[in-house]
Amino acid sequence: MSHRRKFIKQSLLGSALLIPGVSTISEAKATSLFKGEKPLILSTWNHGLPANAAAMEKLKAGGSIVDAVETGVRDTELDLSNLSVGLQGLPDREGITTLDASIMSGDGSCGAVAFVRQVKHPISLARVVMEKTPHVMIVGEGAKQLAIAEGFPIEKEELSPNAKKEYLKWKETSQYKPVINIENHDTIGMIGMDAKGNLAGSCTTSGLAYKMHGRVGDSPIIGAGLFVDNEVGAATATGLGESIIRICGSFLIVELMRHGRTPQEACEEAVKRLIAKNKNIKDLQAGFLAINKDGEVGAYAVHPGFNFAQATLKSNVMIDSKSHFNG
Ligand code: SD4
Repeated sequence: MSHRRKFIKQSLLGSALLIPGVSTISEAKATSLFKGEKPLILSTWNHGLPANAAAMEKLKAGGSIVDAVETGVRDTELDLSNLSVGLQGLPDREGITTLDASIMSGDGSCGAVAFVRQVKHPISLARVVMEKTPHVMIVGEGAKQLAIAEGFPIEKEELSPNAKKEYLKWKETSQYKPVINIENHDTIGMIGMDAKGNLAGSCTTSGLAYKMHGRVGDSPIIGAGLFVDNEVGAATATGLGESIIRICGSFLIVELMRHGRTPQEACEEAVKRLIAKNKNIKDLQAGFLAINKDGEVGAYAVHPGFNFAQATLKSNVMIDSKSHFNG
C-alpha cells in the first residue's frame, strides 16, 4: 500500500468518526446488517463516505435516485485531495488533465462524456447528454462546446499544486510511460437504490495517470465502468480501465445477476474473467461493486486494497472488499 493510499485511508477513517451517522464496522457484520435495506448508496474507495452522505441528503430532501448519484460524486469532483477525479486529478503524459464520466438510470437512460477538459463537473455534463441530447456519449471539444452551450463555467487550464508536483516528479524518470500499477486508482463509481427500488449509478474520473493524450478508460463507457437495469441490479468498476473494457465488466456482472448469480458471485466471476483475459495481472488492479434489486451487495477485486462505502438512512460505513489474490 502506498503512503498516499495509507494516509487517505487512515485520515478518512479517522474523520468518519466525526461525521454524524458514520461508523466503521467489520465486513461480515456490515453485509448482513444492510442486506435488503432501502434506500442504499454504495461508492468505491474512501472518498465514498462523504459522497454517500451527500447522495443520501439529496434523497432525503426529495431528490430522485439519479439526482442522488449525480450530487454524491460532484462532491468527489471537488475534492482537492483526490488525484484521480476532477480537474485536480493527475494529468496525461503531456501534462493535460482530461476527464471521463457516465451516469445511468435503471430505465436504460444513460449519458457519458470523455476526454473533456476544463469542466469541473463532468458528471453533470454526462447528465446533460442523457437528458437533453439524443446521444449517449459526447467527447473532447464537442463536450466542451456542449458545456459552454449549457452554461457550465469553463475553468482555466492549469494543474492543481499537488498534481503539478507529482507530474514533475514523474517526468524525471518516466520514459513517457503511463503508470500501470495497483495503486494508481481512486475513481469514484456510485450505485444506489431509492426506497421504491429504483436504481441509478454514476462514475467519474481523471483516468489513468500519465496516459497517452486522448486515452479514454472504462468509466464513461456504458457497460464497462457502469451498468444499471431496474429489472436486475447495478454494477460499477474501478481500476485499470483497459482490463475492464476488455470484459465489458459492469454489463457482465448485471447479466450474471440476471441469470441468477448473487452480486458477490457475479463480481467474483467478473474478476476471474478479467484475470483470464489480461496479461501482467500482478501489476494490475481492478475492483467491482454491485447491488441487486433486492438490495444485496457484492464486491470483489483482483488484489487486496479495494474498499467501498455503504450508506443507509442510519449509517455510512467503509467495507473492505475481498480479492482474488491475497497480498
Ligand atoms: C480508468 N478506471 O480510467 C479508471 C481509473 C480508475 O480508480 O479506476 N481509477 O481506467
